[in-house]
Amino acid sequence: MADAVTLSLAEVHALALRVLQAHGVSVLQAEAIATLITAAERDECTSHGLFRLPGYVRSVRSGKVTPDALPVVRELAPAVIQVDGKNGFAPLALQMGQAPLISKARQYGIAVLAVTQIYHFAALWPEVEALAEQGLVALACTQAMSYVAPAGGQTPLYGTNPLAFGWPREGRPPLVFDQASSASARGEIQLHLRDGHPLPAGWAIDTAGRPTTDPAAALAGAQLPFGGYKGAALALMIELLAGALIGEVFSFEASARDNHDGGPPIGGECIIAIDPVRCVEHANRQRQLAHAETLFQAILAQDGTRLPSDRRYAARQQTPHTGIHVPQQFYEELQRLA
Ligand code: NDP
Ligand code: PYC
Repeated sequence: MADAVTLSLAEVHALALRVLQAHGVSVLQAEAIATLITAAERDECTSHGLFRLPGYVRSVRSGKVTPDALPVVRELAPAVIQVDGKNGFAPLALQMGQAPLISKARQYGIAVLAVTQIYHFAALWPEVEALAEQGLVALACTQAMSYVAPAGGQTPLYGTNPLAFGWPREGRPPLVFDQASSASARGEIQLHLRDGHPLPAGWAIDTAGRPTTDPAAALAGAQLPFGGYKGAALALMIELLAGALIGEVFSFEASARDNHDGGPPIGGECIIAIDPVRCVEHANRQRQLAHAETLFQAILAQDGTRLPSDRRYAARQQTPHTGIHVPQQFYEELQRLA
């Protein structure tokens, strides 16, 4: 890459920690964020890696987020855990909810983790992948701010609301997908703007409701749901699960409350974990997982296919050797923040 600095994964982690701690983020919060950012860079998920670091800093500087928040874990019902993020960033709260969620899902067959009062700026695959690595089937979703027009509308209402899913596999990493309910994540549009590239058609409309491929016009206008009303229905469901269900805001309410410092929005994340062996009469985990493999094989038998997460896992093999390429200008911005 021209005009880029190459960093090892350890250097990415150390840089993220330095930047966050330089701005008063507590060790616990900073460690959780740095680990997530490093995992995103390792898997070449650029829109949710180091790219997010200035946003985390802005929301500490603006006083929006409590940088040393200590989340509180509560049991709301036998199989419902709540982690109150106490106005801090999402990663630490998510980390603290993981063990109780696993334990409850194993005990009851299914369990819900409601993470509230968090500022969320990350991808969701890390949490569903971690749960699937423990043998559980997992679903996670979160709202954002008003970026996406409802089907047929022209004004932003929904967030880019991602839905992630994880399925355990024997002897290999889980099958995971993690996708925005919009045609693209907002972060992708911001990266196109930063790098001076036009958008693919179908991602957004401008403020007059006309289709646009100009990233600046798209950010000012509205993003579009993927697949028209079908993606919009998923965005709607996610507003309800990560908002009304767990006592959190909708994306449009998060927008109204935000100070627009460019950092993450307030909101929640809803995670559902299911123990597959508790879902059949005569539990046989091997048979269930082997059955799933026949589906994966049938997909891969067709030319041009791959499984979701295969790109990430391939990148994960490469980046420890190739390092992470960070555009020079952006690297200098991060150095200044550190
Ligand atoms: P993509 O469209 O890039 O990918 C979505 C999913 O589809 C991934 O799991 C990807 O796997 C898989 N995939 C892509 N191409 C194929 C293919 N040809 N065959 C099979 N599977 C495929 O992601 P988005 O732009 O929708 O979202 C990017 C990230 O942004 C997500 O991690 C999401 O959580 C995050 N996000 C976070 C938000 C928040 O509020 N916190 C809001 C919106 C998005 P693979 O990864 O292997 O390519
Ligand atoms: O990329 O759409 C996005 C996004 C919103 C909040 C965090 N990421």
